[in-house]
Amino acid sequence: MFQFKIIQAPILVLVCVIGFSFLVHFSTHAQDLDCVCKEKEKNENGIVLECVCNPLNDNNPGNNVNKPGNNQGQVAKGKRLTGGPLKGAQLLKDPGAAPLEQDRPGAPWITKWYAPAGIYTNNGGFQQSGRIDLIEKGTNKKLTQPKLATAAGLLKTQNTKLNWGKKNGGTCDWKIIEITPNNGNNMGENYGGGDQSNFDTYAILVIQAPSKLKAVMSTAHDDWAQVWINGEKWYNNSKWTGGAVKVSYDVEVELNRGGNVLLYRCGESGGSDYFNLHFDDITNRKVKYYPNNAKTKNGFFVEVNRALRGLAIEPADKLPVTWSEIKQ
Ligand SMILES: [Ca+2]
Ligand SMILES: [Ca+2]
Repeated sequence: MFQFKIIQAPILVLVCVIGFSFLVHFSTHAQDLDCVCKEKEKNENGIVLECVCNPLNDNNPGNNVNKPGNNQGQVAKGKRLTGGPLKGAQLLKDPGAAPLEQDRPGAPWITKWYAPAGIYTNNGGFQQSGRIDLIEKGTNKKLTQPKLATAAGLLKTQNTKLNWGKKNGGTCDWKIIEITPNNGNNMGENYGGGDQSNFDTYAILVIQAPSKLKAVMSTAHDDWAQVWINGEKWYNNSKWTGGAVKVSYDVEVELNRGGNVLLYRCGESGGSDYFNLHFDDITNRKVKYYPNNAKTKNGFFVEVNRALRGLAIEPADKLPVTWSEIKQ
């Protein structure tokens, strides 16, 4: 009775159904798709629905793009940092361009991260600790910051705890954290909360992309932020941006087809302590972010396994979508 045909990206599905004669909107968390369908034509067999489906990102709830009004991942036009990744002397140098100073309260800020279960304490101030690779220190050189920002490095954390030493937070495993973007102390939100001083945090995001693409990454941070993607450093800025959702720079970055690993470090001395990151709307329509539904470390590795092992989602015209899957 049912017929379907997949036409084009993101995912366009024609479904022939008897009994539907109105605009329908349904979400399919089980299949991680969010579809909007409308009647295309009627014929003797029934009604043809045309459905446009996008990946459903639970991780940036402000940007499930089929919902009206959710198009606030704009980035500044023509004012991006380009030419990355950073090399040599650029690695620890602040951007030379003037900061944008753009408040973006409605941007699709990422809220869920995979992160150390503890913070690096007594850092001596971010200006001192920011130059030290605390991942190398905490893993006895099993990992480094750039290595952790790779699929192989991330997989090693399944069996590698961090040990920063008694004076700096001791030993910790890894966990899923969820932050509140507009909380001006969200660096410590999952580590006791409140306004803490003199510590460093790390957070990891896996981005599953359907193809190689240029994306625009925007951050808000207090204080020193450093971001690596796929083993390369793409952002270094030791100056706070001036507000929990206030962006200094939009940065062009490259994502590969399949699973991309992003490592976001932030260092704090005193006062506000926050870290936030969002991507542009176009990227958000194409990619999926992890952690998504996972609440635990093990759950996270279950959901990222496919992306990390290079099994990217198939091109849209080959996606094995069936009507029975969509209905779930
Ligand atoms: Ca603080
Ligand atoms: Ca601060």
